[in-house]
Amino acid sequence: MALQLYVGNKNYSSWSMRPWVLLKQAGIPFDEVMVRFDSFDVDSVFKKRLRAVNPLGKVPVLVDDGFAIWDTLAIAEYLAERF
Ligand SMILES: N[C@@H](CCC(=O)N[C@@H](CS)C(=O)NCC(=O)O)C(=O)O
Repeated sequence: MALQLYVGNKNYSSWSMRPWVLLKQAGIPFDEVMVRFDSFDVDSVFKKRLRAVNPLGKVPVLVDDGFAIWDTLAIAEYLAERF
């Protein structure tokens, strides 16, 4: 099963861009799941969608066969170990 990377709007979220660039640069196949920022309110569509994979409700999140990793550095370390 392909990796999924949950990102926010790339023009706003440089955090999202970092693992996205890493995956592209390393040639690792992944599906991008873009979760549009409406707001960061607890009831926002963004938070509701994100909390399904990350209880912190923040992007980026990498999902590997149901296993979710968040925080940019943790994603980078995970990818380094896995690939
Ligand atoms: N330390 C986190 C920062 C992630 C972060 O702050 N992401 C922002 C978007 S750029 C976010 O999801 N913010 C939602 C919020 O603050 O509620 C990382 O390294 O991934």
